[in-house]
Amino acid sequence: MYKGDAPLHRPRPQHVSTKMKSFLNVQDLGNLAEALAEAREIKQDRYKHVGLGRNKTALLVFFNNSLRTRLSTQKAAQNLGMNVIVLDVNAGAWKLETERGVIMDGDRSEHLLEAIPVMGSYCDVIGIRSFAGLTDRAYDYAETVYHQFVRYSGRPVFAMETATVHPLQAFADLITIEEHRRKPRPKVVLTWAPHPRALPQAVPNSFAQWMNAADVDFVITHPRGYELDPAFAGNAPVEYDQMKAFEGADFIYAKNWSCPGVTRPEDYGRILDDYHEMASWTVSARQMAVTDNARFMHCLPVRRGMIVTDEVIEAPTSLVIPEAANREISATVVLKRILEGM
Ligand code: AN0
Ligand code: CP
Repeated sequence: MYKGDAPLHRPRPQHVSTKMKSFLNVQDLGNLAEALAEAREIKQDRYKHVGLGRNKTALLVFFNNSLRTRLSTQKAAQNLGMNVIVLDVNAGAWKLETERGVIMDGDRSEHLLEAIPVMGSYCDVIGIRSFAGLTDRAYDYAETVYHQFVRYSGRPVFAMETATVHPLQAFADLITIEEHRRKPRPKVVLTWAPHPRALPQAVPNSFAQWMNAADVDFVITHPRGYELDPAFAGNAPVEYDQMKAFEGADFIYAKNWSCPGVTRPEDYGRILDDYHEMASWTVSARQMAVTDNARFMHCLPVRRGMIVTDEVIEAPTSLVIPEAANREISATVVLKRILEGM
């Protein structure tokens, strides 16, 4: 049993019943071609469904920092005519205990198991940003916090980057690739790049999951030891030679991630080598030269000089800004689907 997976003697709230109750994985969206068509339609007229969210409230709960997710998801909810409440848990709310069975004599004043149903009582839909702790793999990969929200809020819940996934990002990435592809089946490369701090695997996990579901030629490249969980990476080929992986690529998707702990569980969440020694992995003109004039992508925020050079991110082939703009579109489609199911 995982920390916090509480066998609570409390009935689950029964406020609502929805079709799309949860948005975590690519499967939650159903047919991808239909979802992409819907995204195109929303982009033509993002206020088309402004009546759908009337008198409905979206609560966006942030346990971690955000720029894009915070703004684009609020905007998406407003496109649909919803009211929006944003809660920054670490900026003004009571510090929340997440583990069950502890004596709460520390600095945490409230338990998530009371906080969640209370939050659910003020809204119709809940978005959660709660990053991986990167210390307990089983706890993170069970999506413990997310599932507690699903179980105890009685509301549809969608991920705004949870412990293992960032589906709103991956959907926006797919929309961006669809808009910019120059051939029916483009070659898309997910490349690891260096970073001074340990980062979650949520973005590469979701990107891999969504690319595996899309009609693209998908390749992953990273130093040995950073193998992604097969639940997300599936059978996608891994090429350990970054230059080889980049050959003929149409899209380069850069991201750092810490050790997923697949081959060595004891390394979970660690940076395996000093980032100074990994400088050759920084995406620069040298690697981009062997691609097929590839478009550069990154979810942002990005550290220049670590993940990518100024030259590559500023080039006309860089898609980072339209990619971020598409977050509004992916979030509008997802919230629309949730509202339609109510
Ligand atoms: C986060 C991550 O790597 O998961 C959020 C990316 C959208 N990035 C940082 O914490 C810098
Ligand atoms: N890409 C992304 O999710 O950015 P934020 O962390 O700023 O929301």
